Amino acid sequence: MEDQNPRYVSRLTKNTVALVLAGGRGSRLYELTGWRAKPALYFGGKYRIIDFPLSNCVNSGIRRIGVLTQYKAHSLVRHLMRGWSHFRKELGEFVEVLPASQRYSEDWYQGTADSIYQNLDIIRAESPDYVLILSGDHVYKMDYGPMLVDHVESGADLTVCCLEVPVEEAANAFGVLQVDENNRVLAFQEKPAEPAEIPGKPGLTLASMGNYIFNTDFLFERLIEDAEDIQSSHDFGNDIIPSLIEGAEVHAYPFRDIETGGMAYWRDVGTLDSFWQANMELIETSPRLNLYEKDWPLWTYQEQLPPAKFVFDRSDRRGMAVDSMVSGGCIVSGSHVSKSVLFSNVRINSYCEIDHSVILPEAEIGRNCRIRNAIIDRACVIPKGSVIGHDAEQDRANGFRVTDSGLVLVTRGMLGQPEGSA
Ligand code: ADQ
Ligand code: ADP
Repeated sequence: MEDQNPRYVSRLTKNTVALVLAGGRGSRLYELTGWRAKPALYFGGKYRIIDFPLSNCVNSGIRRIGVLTQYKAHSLVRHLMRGWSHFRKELGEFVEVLPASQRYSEDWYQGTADSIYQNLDIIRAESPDYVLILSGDHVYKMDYGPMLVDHVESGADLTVCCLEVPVEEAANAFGVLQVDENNRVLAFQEKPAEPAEIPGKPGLTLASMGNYIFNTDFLFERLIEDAEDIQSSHDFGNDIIPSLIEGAEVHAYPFRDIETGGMAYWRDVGTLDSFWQANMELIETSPRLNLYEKDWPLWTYQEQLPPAKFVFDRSDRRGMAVDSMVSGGCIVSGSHVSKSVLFSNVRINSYCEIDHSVILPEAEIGRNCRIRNAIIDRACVIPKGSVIGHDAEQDRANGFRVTDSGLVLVTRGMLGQPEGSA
């Protein structure tokens, strides 16, 4: 880094526009993303997934941000308007929603590259030197500044952010890179069935996180070329990146934990099990994702809510939550909650046993319920006496979704309750 110029990094971040891809469905989350895009999915008691990349941008000093929306965008747009609309254009800051709106063609966004292409004029008007393209689907804390520095200092046209993951996790799931000793990308395969191992690190492969930095002019040329290619599916992973390995400077940036230099925390939460698991990890005494650190604030929209309240029933010693995270507006009355994450405004009525469960906002659990290993969607009203997560056959018979590992998903649709927004 150029020591002589103390503003080096902030100049780079200031000359960058971030575009967050937030149009994907996340189909392996089934009914949980039936009516909301994956980036709008709730996470960690009071956040939505999109809050992570957006907070990372702001904390990194990248404050010109577009969010590209398409699939089931209502709750995402509502969240962005309520929580992320306080930026001042006069200060060179904005978070703007860029919905698919048939600007350059009569189609919706075809693929991730097309979603950027259809907004070329909007990006051009900002004249950034660099464009940071981010997936809106992942939970992690990352300073994009060092990646920008690496991008500029390596002289790359494109830098792909990546991390080391077990081969079996990457197979058919992630783009996989092979690099030389200077992190120059030698090969890229989108979701290969048999990912190449990292030399000297058996069992591990270098996976793309779906985050890219492009020099703006280079990006524009490639997108215009791609738009004219009728063979292309107009996707970064399938088309753009593989086409650049020969003939362009493509560099890999390994995302590492700042403190330990080891593997960084990054979660795809693409399946019901991984969504539940990542929420459960937050309850651990020292979770890898620390939501309580003050130097990397995570911004979200939050209603003004009263404090969580616990009503203790002295006769049977219930009315508590242990090893749990409980958000504002919750009331736990005469029930026992353990190892669970309760989002805002959850009500737990008397004589319930709730264990290892993720309960999304506004849900109400009737009296005498026994619930474990469950995800309860927003605003579900669980009838009194329900037993969930104790007998997979019974759960299936009740119309709930049970995963191979025995986790149960309950949504309003499954309960025959109205699915509109509450
Ligand atoms: P996937 O995650 O499978 O692979 P994709 O479904 O294209 O790729 O989603 C990437 C991002 O774009 C997501 O944030 C999604 O919400 C969004 N998105 C999808 N379609 C969109 C559209 N039409 N308009 C706007 N946004 C859209 C990608 C890469 C892999 C990499 C993984 C990491 O292709 O190489 O390993 O991300 O998760
Ligand atoms: P979130 O909790 O993510 O804000 P909601 O639970 O309100 O989302 O539902 C997501 C969006 O989907 C809302 O805009 C809601 O109105 C809409 N929605 C839910 N169910 C249906 C349905 N059956 N038909 C049409 N729209 C629906």
